Amino acid sequence: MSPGRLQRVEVWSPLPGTAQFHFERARLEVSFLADDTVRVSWGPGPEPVPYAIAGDIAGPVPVVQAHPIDVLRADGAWVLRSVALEITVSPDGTLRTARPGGTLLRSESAPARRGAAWEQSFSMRAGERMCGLGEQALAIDRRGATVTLWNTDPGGSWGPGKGPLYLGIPVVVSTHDDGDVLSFYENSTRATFDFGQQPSDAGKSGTATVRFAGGVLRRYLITGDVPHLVDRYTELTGRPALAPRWALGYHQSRWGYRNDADVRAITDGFANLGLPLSAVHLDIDYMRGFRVFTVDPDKFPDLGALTTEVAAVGTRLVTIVDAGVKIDPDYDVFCEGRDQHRFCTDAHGHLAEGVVWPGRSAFPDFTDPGTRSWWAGKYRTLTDAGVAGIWHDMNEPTSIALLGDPTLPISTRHHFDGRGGDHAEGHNLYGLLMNRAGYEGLQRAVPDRRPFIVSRSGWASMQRWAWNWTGDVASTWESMRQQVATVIGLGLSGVPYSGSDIGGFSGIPDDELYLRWLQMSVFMPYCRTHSVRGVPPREPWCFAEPTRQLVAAWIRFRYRLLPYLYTLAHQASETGAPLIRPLWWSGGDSDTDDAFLLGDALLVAPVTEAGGRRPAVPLPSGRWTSIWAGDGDGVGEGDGVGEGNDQVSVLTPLDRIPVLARAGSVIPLDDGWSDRGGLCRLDGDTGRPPLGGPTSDGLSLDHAPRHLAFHCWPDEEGVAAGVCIDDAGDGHGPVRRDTLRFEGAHPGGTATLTWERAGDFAAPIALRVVLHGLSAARAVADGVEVPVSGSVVDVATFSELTLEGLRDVTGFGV
Ligand code: MIG
Repeated sequence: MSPGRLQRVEVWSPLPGTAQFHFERARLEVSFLADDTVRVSWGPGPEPVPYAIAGDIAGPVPVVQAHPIDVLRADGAWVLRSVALEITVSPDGTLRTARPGGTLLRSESAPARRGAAWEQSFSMRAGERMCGLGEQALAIDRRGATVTLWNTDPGGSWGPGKGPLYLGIPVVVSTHDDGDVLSFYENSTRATFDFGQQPSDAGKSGTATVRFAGGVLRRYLITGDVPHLVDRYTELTGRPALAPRWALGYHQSRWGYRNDADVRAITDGFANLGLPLSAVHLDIDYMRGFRVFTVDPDKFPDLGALTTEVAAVGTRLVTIVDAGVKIDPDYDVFCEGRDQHRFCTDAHGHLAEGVVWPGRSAFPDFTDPGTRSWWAGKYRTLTDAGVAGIWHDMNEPTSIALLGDPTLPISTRHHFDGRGGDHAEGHNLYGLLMNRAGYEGLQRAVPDRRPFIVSRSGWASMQRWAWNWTGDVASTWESMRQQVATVIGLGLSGVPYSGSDIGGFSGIPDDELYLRWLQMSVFMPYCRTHSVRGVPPREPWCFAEPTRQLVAAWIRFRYRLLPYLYTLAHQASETGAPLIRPLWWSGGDSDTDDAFLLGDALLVAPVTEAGGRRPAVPLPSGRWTSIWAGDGDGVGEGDGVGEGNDQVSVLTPLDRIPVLARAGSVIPLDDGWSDRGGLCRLDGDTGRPPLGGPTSDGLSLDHAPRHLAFHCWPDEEGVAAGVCIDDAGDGHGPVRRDTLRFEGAHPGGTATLTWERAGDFAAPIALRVVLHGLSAARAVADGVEVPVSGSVVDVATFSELTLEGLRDVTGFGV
């Protein structure tokens, strides 16, 4: 049914920047929340409970900034105009969103309503990328695909093309030379986005269709460049939580660690190899009969003693918590939940039942604030035993079913903070609100620590409470390659922290596939090896040489990256910027699903085929240099604009993948983890990587940098700049922000590196400055001469470091 004809218009009501359009059979509300952000809602239908909107919002519109606009009438249409956006509402209900001056960003048809469902088509510009929508097994650009948003366990093993997966998010990020646009549909009912016929049609303009099963048809539209879109979107839906630093370390997991002896064997094994390990994960077997918030006393007689023991080597325990609660009259969590009406019910008010690992199970109704609070109180069972992080699984929610949809029936009732609703609306919110309860539980239980939760499911705004991992990925090269686009898609949808089971979940990767997967994951936000029950173990010592030593070297390299990763994490919590970005993040045409940026400064090109093959990298603008020793300098120039991007081919021997630094960057690394002789270069004589490196003093519990190093890659102007953000690694104490600027880096010249510090967290006393492409003859820190050895300067905290007698050097890596 169409909206019919426009009958009446109210402007400025009920809020400034708002206009309401009354059609015969529909109502349209257009609200400017800021110059560049406009909310458009088509009713009738039940308004969403604003679970995805940040802050305590009273009233219907979260006002980022109540915004005055101009309202004009032109040719029978209404025009609402801010300095950045112009919305034209036609009497037939079509909408046109343009830049002032008329450049079209999006046109939308009048929506059709069928029963409670909505359908609307909208324009796609020629060459426009359509990205986002959360976790998808698709290319970064979703054009040509049909995407369903209905959080689903795809059943044990997924690869390219599979869907829906565990975590859909109704956010579309579109890029186009005429202007980028983000659309967030605040509607949790089942959705379908149909992006036209063929990926090959992307060069032409086209039409997309979106359908929602119910609710009001509401979307927020934001304009600006892509970093700004994600910034505004996470202002609206909440900034990513800053996790404790250890969460950015390496995690070892496996479905099947049986008892405390298994855990000790893991931490001992890492210690024997001199390898750091941030976390061991306990899958469902640690529980008593899969009952959540219990610990099997036969397998883990003293979990508290175990967490203390592994803390001595810098390792934490992360335990799984599933959504389903075993129906068992002798189990306190179930009895409490039943007696206090904490579980979802069917349409008649009886307990809604599903089947999960413990058998018949009840499902907490996380849309009920009382249930969230009750559930939050349960995490103490684990945190009191020293458990440091939580892994949320099966929270799509999944109820194991042989046939049909593996979740609760649609008629299942939810509380919806008092308003009431069914599973058609509650389903996609289930994981999100479980994460919220978990986050609040960890905050309450251990207020001086930052919560860490990694969750399989969620929805828009989950970044406030949880990280994600991509679930049960098949152990194949195609599935590994897919992870790049999948993790990028999540980042563009506001979820900056994700990663995949290294080696794939549900199979047996050969050594080469495992190693390549690890090399890629070392540069991804979440770096964890995990696998299904019954496959051969994947601890580093389980591999034959040279894989074993290469695996060890790459795990160490993760710790080398920590200062940079942690800086990016701080920045993500300020701006929402994902750690992993598409090559076109800052503009330009360089486009591939085979490589990604880590922050602004590194470009990573994982090897995703056997035999070390990989396509050439289309470089974004600027000059890029391999970070590995021996690769030579100036690997390639990218122009990033127009046609004819430089393609650069880089060597891919088994010991490394192409990683390029952007000329003009200063990157903080922890050289306390560097391997003697450079990163895992195979020794020419033995064909093995060199052993050793300063690992003997182990990993500290706070993961503080052991030897902070500022690595400088000057550009052709002789300039490099960067940031380093540091703090105690957990808690809510002071932070230090370093601004580094390197100037005058020309052969024969004198360069200066200035280091400005802001904030109260102390800077390390001893650190290192490393020049790439240059060596120095003499170094002076704040007037005092300090030792310099080629390109490396070891120095105490300084404000200005002067480097004299600069000379070109090539082939010097990190
Ligand atoms: O039905 O807890 O994705 O990581 O090992 C399988 C057992 C349940 C699915 C998760 C996987 C985990 C497994 N879980």
